[in-house]
Amino acid sequence: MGEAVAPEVVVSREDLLVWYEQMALIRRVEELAAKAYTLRKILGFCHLYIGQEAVAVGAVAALEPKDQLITAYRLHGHALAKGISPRAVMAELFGKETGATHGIGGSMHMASKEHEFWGGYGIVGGHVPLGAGAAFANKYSGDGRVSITFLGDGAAQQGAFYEAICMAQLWKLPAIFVVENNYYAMGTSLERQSFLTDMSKRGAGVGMMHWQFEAFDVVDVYRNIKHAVDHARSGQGPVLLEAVTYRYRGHSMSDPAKYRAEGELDTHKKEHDGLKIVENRLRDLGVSDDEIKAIKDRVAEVAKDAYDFAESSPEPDATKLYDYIYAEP
Ligand SMILES: Cc1ncc(C[n+]2csc(CCOP(=O)(O)OP(=O)(O)O)c2C)c(N)n1
Ligand SMILES: [Mg+2]
Repeated sequence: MGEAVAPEVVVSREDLLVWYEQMALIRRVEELAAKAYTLRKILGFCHLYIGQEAVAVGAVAALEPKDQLITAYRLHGHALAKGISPRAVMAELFGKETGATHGIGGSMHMASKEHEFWGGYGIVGGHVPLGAGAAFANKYSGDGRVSITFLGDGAAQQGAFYEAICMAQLWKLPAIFVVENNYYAMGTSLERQSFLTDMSKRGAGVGMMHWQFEAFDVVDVYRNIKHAVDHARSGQGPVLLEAVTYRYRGHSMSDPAKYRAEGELDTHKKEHDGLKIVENRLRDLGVSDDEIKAIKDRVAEVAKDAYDFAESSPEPDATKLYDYIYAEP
């Protein structure tokens, strides 16, 4: 299996408006999460997705609701894109009972069976076999579902990742693996952690269909992921993609990101900001600046509502500390 080129797609104005709103919402929720973190309303780890919004939104748009999504710890964007409410996401960050995982999981460990959102894991690369496992279940039951697994460029150096793609290809599982190459694994640039800098090429070693694409424009993301999903769902086997993206914030809230080259971040914000790219696309389709502002205002309200909801929600009851650990408590 070699590399592929995804065919062009026509995206409707309606779809683009929905995607823009989702991306803007992710950014706003993340900005408020950053604020809450500095106020110590959110404790522990908190990895923000700002800059990468187009990836989660474009990818989920190419899926069906029944398809499973598995990701690592930079997950707030994926959770929102998969349909978990901003209230449930924010409350989980605040560690409140009303959160997606009852305030027990926190930032890195959200999940929702209802939304086929299967976490949320802190061990780098350790979650990739779960994506292959979900795809195995899909193939075994013949239910037509695909699984999509997101991992970072750093995770693509992990053994678990390699083992998972070996088996997924051997068994022709309906799985899509997306390496979000955001240039860094904590403070280490991709060039300093891997001889190979296009992680999709790892697929060549196991005979898997693979390719790399720029993932700043949500339409490009949709187009490429849709092509991969069609391939996997039709029974032709898994696909490994590298989505080239960029994170604007540090690795986590405690990282000032001093390792970047001077001007690198500004250049990305100027030339590759996913939100600005969609805004330009919308303007080309005749959407007015007033309409775009109305979406931004609406999103700001929804995010603020989520923040207020999280703040006023109760803490989990201490007697429930051991709930949700074993199937039979
Ligand atoms: C097995 C393991 N090794 C090391 C760590 C510490 N660690 C946490 S995040 C991270 C960087 C991973 O970077 P990447 O996969 O590129 O994801 P990103 O943070 O860029 O989304 C490391 C080394 C860990 N959590 N698990
Ligand atoms: Mg990375």
